[in-house]
Amino acid sequence: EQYNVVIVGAAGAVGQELIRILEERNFPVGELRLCATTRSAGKEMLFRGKPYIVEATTPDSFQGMDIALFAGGAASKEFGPAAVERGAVVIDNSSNFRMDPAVPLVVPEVNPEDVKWHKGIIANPNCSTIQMVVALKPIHDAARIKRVVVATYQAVSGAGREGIDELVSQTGDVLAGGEASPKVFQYQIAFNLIPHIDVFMDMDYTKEEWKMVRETQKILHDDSVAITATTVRVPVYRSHSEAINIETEKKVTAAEAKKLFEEFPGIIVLDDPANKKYPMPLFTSNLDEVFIGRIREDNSIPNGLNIWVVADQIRKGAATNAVQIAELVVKYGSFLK
Ligand code: 11C
Repeated sequence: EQYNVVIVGAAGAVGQELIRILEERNFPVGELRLCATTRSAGKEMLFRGKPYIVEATTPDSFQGMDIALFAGGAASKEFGPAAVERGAVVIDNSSNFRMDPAVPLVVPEVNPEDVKWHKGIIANPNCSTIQMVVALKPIHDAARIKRVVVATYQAVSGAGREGIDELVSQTGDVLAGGEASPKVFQYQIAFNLIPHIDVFMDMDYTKEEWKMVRETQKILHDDSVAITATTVRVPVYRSHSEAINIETEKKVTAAEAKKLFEEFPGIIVLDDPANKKYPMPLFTSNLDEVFIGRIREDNSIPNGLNIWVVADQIRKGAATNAVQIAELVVKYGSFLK
């Protein structure tokens, strides 16, 4: 059986990756429609070697479609309800519906069954949340996590193609002795770090930091897990990294944690300090797995672990996770028509 799929935001960084991943994973696509803002309409893109012209999104873009993949931004607010009315299951990579109690928020390795109760919209979590919650899940199941302290090192492509362009042009400008002129980021990102992703909110935490707290609790179905985050933009092209400290109720040794990670789907353990083996963004990009290394017991508390987690945030953090959700919709037959 084949399914009609529309991608909204097809021309952006996540949209292009969605097309690639549908192709790579051999998703049973019947008709494919590529949509975007009027600015990108008319652009030609390839799917399975065949050219497609990007169309401006309208409510009618969803007519006859089974699945609508929204790459991000405001589009799902504008067109999500119209898509559902026309019978398309919306898989939305934006933050518009994530915390809506009527909308499941899904990471397929962690809470696949939540797909079953959707009412038309399924939300894809924030990239930094996805890679963290994949790492937390096996530890939480084995030993109940009490508290998490996380610091992120987030690539510039988290801010889209413009983020990459800004790092490239600033690096050139600064090396040539010129001025860096920030547009996408708050300050110069070349040769710098910026502890400010998205807008400041309650208690002087950023929205990105609150997403890591609230989205993780929703995906784990457990508000008792205490989480505190500091999110930082770093001059890396692609793949977010996270230093995560975990306090558990029951003791988990480093060896036990390593085994739990090795047995969990979607995780690759890369942890051999003697041979300089640990995950790094340069080597995890364009891959779908969550990479974990530097697995150590935290000797400052009775039951604690430190881990280092790296993943391609455009793939597992966005497009791959969304296509995995679409695969669950097919598996459970949870279409709207
Ligand atoms: C970043 N995490 O790296 C952001 C991008 O809620 O889907 C993704 C924003 C979101 O800048």
